[in-house]
Amino acid sequence: MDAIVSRDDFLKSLAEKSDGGKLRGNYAAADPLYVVAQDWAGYTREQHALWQKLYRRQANLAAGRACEEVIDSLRRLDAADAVPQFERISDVLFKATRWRLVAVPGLVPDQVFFEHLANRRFPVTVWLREPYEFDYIAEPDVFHDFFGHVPLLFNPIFADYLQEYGKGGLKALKLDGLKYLARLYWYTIEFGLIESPGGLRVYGAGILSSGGEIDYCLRSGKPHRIRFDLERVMRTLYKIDSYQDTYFVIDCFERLFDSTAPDFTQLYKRLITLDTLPADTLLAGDRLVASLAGRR
Ligand code: HBI
Ligand code: FE
Repeated sequence: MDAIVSRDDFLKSLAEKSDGGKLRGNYAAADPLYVVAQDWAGYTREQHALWQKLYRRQANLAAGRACEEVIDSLRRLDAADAVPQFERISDVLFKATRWRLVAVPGLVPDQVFFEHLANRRFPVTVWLREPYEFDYIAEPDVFHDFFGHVPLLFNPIFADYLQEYGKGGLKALKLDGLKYLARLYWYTIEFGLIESPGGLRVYGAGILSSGGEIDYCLRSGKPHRIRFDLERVMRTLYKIDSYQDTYFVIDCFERLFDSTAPDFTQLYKRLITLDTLPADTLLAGDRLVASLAGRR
């Protein structure tokens, strides 16, 4: 797909991918950067109750599994009782790391997504899943985006990494490096693990907002846990609709920020000469990290 898509083409491809072929969000009201009003008054009592149930279940699972930075931020965000008001959160967040939230109807084109990240704006979906989607949802909803992504925006190093990632994405569009950047996003921002003094912990949003994967990724004997290596990540395919076969582990957030330093043009040139790796690959050079199995 061409790196810069028109709105019509993007919405058509999104509707095709969504089950039932219909768009979950209201894109008609979106501005050129796909930003909409959150319309917080529009959430029903039932939706706030569903939010509370999702939040309580996930906050209980996050204890002892999410990294301390996430736990601390969730405490500060105090968003357990109702769908949060993005404006109010943005005021607190801006004071901490100069990031703001922008309300979007759902997934937005890569170039728009990168444009927001490059300007320290995190797109948060406004719609909330239905009760039947409590345990699994194919597209990001407000719970995934908020509970999964917003807490780490309060961490200065991660906040800078995400902005650099956005700038890298805008460059990747021109260098045909999109698929490599998408893998980096997937294996860090969505499904990343981090070592902490207390042992292996979760920082990836896709795991933080998942009822089952948040324990599986730490304790199951099935997946590989490989020490983060930028080129290795960028070569590795990922799974969209099942638990991951591989998780990449960093030792600190600075590692992520440092990984955005090299000139990606040379890296992409090298990557083109290397085989793409299936998600469950194990290479001789991979440095493995032990699971939390058996540890209390
Ligand atoms: N749009 N709203 C939204 N949220 C995302 O996480 C997102 C997106 N568009 C593209 C995208 N993620 C991925 O393709 C990233 O790899 C860029
Ligand atoms: Fe996400």
